[in-house]
Amino acid sequence: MDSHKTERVLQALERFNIEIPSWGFANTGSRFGKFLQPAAANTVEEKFSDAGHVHQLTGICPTIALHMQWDLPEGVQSVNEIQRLSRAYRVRPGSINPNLFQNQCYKFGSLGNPDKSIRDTALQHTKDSIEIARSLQSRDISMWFADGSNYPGTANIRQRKRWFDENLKACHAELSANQRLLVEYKPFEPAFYHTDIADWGMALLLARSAGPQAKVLVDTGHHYLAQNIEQIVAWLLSEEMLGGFHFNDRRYADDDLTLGSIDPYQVFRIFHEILYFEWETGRPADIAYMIDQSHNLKGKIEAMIQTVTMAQLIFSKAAVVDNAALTEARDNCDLVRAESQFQDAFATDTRPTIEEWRDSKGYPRDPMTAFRENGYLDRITKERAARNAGIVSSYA
Ligand SMILES: [Mn+2]
Repeated sequence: MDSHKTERVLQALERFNIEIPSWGFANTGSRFGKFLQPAAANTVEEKFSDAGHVHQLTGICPTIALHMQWDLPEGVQSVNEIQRLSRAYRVRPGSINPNLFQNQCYKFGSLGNPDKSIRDTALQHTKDSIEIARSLQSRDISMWFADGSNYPGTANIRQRKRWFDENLKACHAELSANQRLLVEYKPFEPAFYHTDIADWGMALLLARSAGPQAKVLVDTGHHYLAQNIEQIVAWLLSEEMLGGFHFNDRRYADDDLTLGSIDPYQVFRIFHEILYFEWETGRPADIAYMIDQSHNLKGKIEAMIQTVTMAQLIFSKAAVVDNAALTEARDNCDLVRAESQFQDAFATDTRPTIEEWRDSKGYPRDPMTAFRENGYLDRITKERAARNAGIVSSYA
């Protein structure tokens, strides 16, 4: 790399952070069952410990996404404990994720449920989540809904849209000035006929209607296979409506595979759109990068280290693109030269620069090797194995 490219990569490394989810350290599985891991985290404290360890090794994961039902079971009463864990394990609470899909009452939906009392329950839970986020100084409340229907004719789609619209406005009214409401979309699953917020356009309309602090959250796994996600990203940037990402990779549906394991070039193209927006406008895009993955077969912590260092690597490659040269090539319709900017940047090995950057910050040059040698996994395996062995893993 020439010195200009190295400088751009170093600048990118200075600012790149990515949030890891508490649920990425817990035992998870498919709808057919869980494969239990002896070192999986069972308590909120264990999740903070693992997340803090990943941050200690990589330096790029200062926050952990928390899930209301799984991590804050006592609601507001859990806040003190979370603050204690945050201090003890040196990782801050990040986005707060309400749970509007797990309780029995949500069988036919949450904010879109035909029963007003259940819509109100869902709304109250979201208001509680916003209050908790405020106490934890968490900025983002991340909303994903399982709402939808499985059979044609069974749901009033326009009525449900109205309920979502009203309720998201009511949620937005609870936000403090510095908080944001992120609206996530997904085309199918668990509903298999219609999903109430199925794509970025629906999320955009609802977020815009809710108020100025509502933005769209793009989960990379929540698209049909042929969709051009970077174009969606470019449009949301252009509308000032891109709030954040849930990163993961997939081959078929919402597979929650490791970021970059199937299509790293797509991640590169997404990061490019963001960096190009910043280069053109001269201001930073205010976007929360978050991981939303389920590591069923890989070791949880290894998978997380692999994921976040891959995100960092691909972000650094996107920073190699010479945006001035790219723009000139585009303006002259020099297709090959423009495309080569992408291809050459993607092919550039930025790993030596990343290793030097880590070294300069006091992080291990190779976080994965450091993890495999530092004894943390042995220790937590001994501490947690007995409890994990006692968990029932069957689906039925
Ligand atoms: Mn997600």
